[in-house]
Amino acid sequence: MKVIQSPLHIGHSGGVEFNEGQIVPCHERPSRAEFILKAVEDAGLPVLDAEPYGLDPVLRVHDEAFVAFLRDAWRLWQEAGRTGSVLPFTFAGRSMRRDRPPRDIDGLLGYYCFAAETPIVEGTFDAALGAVDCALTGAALIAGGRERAAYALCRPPGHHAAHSVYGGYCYLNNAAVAAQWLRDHGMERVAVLDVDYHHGNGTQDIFYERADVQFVSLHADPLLDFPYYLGHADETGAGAGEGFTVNLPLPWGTDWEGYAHTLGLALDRVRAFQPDAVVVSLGVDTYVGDPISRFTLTTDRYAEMGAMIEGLDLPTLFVQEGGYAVEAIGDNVVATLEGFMGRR
Ligand code: Q9C
Ligand code: ZN
Repeated sequence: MKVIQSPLHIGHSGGVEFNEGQIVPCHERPSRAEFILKAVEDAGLPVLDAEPYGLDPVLRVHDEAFVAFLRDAWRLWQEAGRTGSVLPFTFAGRSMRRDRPPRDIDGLLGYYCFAAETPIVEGTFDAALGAVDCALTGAALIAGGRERAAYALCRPPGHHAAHSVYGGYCYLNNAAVAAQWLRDHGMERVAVLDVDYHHGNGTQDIFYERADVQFVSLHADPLLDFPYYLGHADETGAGAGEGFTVNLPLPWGTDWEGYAHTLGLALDRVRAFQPDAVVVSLGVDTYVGDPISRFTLTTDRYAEMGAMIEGLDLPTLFVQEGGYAVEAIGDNVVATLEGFMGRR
């Protein structure tokens, strides 16, 4: 299986996040991608650089003014005389208008961002575009039928980024851009299977009213965990998309037995949709040692997960999402890919 990476991720570094009342170094840090790269190379998987696709595929799923804001935020922050990471401190709450972006940088940040653990630094926008390019380069490999599967080493991750909102360490939704690109390049139905610990609220938002892109997610119950305000079982899609969103929330402490049972249900739903391809939002923050999560999967279990996903017998694009136990992240990713390839 080919691995696609982008060196641009390095520019997204040195940021701080606001977590549990403290400003702390980001959990989502460059060493994540470096550990994954080392592990896939050690496993003998071929690594290629992403091809540049530009903004057009991004604008198929994201709002143009939102993308322009991400592009300009660092410059606006400098012009306001600020130092350090670009972070919001005020948000458009439920009682306020959501249809009128303000002009001021702080107002704009709260308008387009939903969580204060997602800093923008000088290289963030280019890194986010580089991550999209990884996903698109992988999509092109499976769309042409040249490869059965590919792994996009995306950093920053993407599944919390919605049509016009960023947060949760995510800016542009790599998996959603790739799924839409597959739709635009000959695939009639595309499934997104999200196995990150957190609900993929951004991907759900983007495809909620669509019958041609199915979204199936298993994740920590949003009553207990981030992103808190989306991902309940009764969210099943709307309009033409009714029935094409599937949410399977799980309790804290979920072990492999409980996880595998629910993954089986998720895979049944994907099969019933009869897609032409599946995009897997692969977060390995379900790992027992993850510093911000509360499931208990061990490295060997990722190989079983990969084998179960292979059982779909579909063109498959793996897109990296979360995973914050940096010293184990590479092993967990490689275990998943090797399980898929039948090497373990
Ligand atoms: N105290 C992804 O995995 N904050 N994003 C958690 C824990 C946000 C995770 C706070 C977690 C975002 C792609
Ligand atoms: Zn996550």
